[in-house]
Amino acid sequence: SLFTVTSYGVNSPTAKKIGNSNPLIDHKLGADPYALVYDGRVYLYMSSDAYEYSNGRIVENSFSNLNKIHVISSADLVNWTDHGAIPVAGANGLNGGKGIAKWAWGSWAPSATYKIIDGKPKFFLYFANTGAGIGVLTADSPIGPWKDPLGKPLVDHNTPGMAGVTWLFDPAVLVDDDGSGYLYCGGGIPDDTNPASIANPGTGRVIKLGDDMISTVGSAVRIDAPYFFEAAEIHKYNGKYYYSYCINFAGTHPPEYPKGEIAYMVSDNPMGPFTYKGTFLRNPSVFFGVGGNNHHTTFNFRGEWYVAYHSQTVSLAQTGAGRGYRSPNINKMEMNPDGTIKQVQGDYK
Ligand code: FUB
Repeated sequence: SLFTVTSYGVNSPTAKKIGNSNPLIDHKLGADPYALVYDGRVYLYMSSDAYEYSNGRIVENSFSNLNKIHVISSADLVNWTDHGAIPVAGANGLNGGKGIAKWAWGSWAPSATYKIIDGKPKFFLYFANTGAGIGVLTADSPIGPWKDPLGKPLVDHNTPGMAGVTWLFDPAVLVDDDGSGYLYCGGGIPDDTNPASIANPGTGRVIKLGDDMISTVGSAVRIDAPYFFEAAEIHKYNGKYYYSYCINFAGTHPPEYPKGEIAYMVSDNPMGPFTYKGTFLRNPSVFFGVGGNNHHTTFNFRGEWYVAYHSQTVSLAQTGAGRGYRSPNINKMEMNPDGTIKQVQGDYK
């Protein structure tokens, strides 16, 4: 269905402008957006936030119902088409017994890409089985139908280099110019007894993907990322690899690592090591009133760079409090001549 957003536009005087028409949708929720650009459209894949109730009242988002993936797309970043929800997780009869990945009990924070294989585009949708591993669905189109080619996680604690990693979640995928695939994910110290790795994982992981994009090659490599919390993300710009992530909220931080902001590091190699450059996305939703987390994706559409992220604007307007329920936003992202990223001030009422 095609619809337009009118009710909760935080920039209502300037709404309906490309890259500045937030929130993108208000007829449903959607978190952890990940953008795939294909055939003149931007597809956003999102965690399936939906209000949870207790005694008829909306309660805090427990993330325990994130077992679908919401998909919307647009050719202009203003008018969005809703492609519905992919019923991903299928353990214990989830999704009415129609869950595609029968082994998975969650489908958090998706990422998607495509690759031409045997002359045809093949689509890959990676998702986090909560914090316990990463699965992949495949399809012949960006909107499915999807299948689970492995019948098990692509990455779990048995994957070389992933033993003991605290958070196996938040996948990000890169297909490099030579066709090589890389999968990034959230991390932590390989020591589940270390409480610091829960609130302050401090490291991410990257592992090379096989040519089929549904297998891994070799061992995962640790990415040392100062004050890393979650939301690993990767893009390539001018031949360099930009790895970005959300800074954690724990303890005291030096000023160059502001809590909850999106930081980035740069490398000449997709597997690092990366050099810390600073932060580029301040998400006001996290700081003013409602709290919550910060999760983003970067993408290039028709020659311009954008960052998609989530805020709690819609849930705040609909319920009087954010309560951890998130909706997607997109803002323009601009590069300085020296390759650094200009600060983006995220939208929030
Ligand atoms: O949506 C569930 C989790 O919340 C994601 O995996 C994290 O990045 C945070 O956004």
